[in-house]
Amino acid sequence: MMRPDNAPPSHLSRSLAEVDPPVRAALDSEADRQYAQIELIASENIMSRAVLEALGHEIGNKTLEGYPENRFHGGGEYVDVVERLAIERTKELFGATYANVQPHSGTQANQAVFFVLLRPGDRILSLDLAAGGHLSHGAGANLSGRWFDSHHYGVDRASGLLDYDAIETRAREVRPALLIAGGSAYPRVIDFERMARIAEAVEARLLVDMAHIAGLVAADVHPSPLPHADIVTCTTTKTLRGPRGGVILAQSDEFAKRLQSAVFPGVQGSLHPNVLAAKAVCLGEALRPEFRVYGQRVVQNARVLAATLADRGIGIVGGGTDTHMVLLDLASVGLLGQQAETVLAKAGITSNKNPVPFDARSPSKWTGLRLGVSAVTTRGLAPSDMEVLGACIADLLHGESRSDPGPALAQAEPIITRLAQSVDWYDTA
Ligand code: DSN
Repeated sequence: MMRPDNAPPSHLSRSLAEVDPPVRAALDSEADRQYAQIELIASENIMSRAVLEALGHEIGNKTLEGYPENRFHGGGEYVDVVERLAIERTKELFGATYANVQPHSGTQANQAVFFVLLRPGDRILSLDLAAGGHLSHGAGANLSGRWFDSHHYGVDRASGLLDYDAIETRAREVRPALLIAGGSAYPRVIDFERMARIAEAVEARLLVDMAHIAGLVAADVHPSPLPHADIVTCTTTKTLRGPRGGVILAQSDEFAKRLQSAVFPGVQGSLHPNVLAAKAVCLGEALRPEFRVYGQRVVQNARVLAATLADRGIGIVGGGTDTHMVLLDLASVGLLGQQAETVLAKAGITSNKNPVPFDARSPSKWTGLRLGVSAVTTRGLAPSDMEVLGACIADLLHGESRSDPGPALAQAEPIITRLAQSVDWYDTA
């Protein structure tokens, strides 16, 4: 049965503007905000129109549980096509032999891994939140911190870098069942091979959460954890430039069967077919040569931004960056993270307060600011733009500009103009 071209309008086909003007208005305002602002939140990026099309497709009406050809509901043949494409593309992109593309988020991907590797009360050892770790790696406020006996390692106080000897000492003290590497705000390369050796020495399993760097690994501009970790998790948003959702992958099938049942029915019910479709599209985009160029440009841009800020007296945690991310230590300018976020927002620069290593626990007292360049790189900004942007941010953060931000705001204008006039954005047709 074909769908008619000239079906009369029904409640199904009325536009959002007709059905729900306040939501339409909020969406339009958000699109305008994204278009007009310099987006430097490290976990954000700009999905392509193709990814958005898949995300908004009616395939999202479909309810399905289980895996391709082994579903609990009928009518899953096209979702099977989409899911298989997403799995095959994940494997090809990362050189994995196992991939599960159903996790609704990175946190749920991690939960599924815990479901396989841990029992309640088992010990886990992960990067401290203030040193760049992630909530789902055993933070007290997260389920993972309640259900497991959670311990942390940090970074070296002077360098801000991981100290692998100290991590090994800590691992020998704690004897965790699971060692976790990766997080949300560690800007340098992690020595995944060394982390694997530490895990092996204490008979722990190694999970690498590469949520932030997955796109850089895909673009081959960052070392891959796949050869070293027992299991790797990531999200498809952030540097990978896709929809919000998680992926689990491995270079061995040792845990494959248990991971399948850990995701469903272990920690999730029905899958999100439209998100699977959008994941498949972004993974396909990441397999193209131009994605590698984007990845190289992301790291170049972040390095130039970090160097420009450092030259102007802003403290850079870890002494620089190997990723898309630059973490500022605001002790250098006597500001709190929230104040810096507000100061930058006045110039149309969106960022987020963040702890720096050894920082206070309370977000209102954090003294860091996290910047990421994935979104502006997707929109076409180049290293020369990063020099202008870095100078502008430094001026805004330095004391004199806080009372008179006029000159610094003027510096941001060319970047905003460049974003608006000469680089990619969705056409409005
Ligand atoms: N973990 C949060 C972040 O890095 O911003 C959300 O992905």
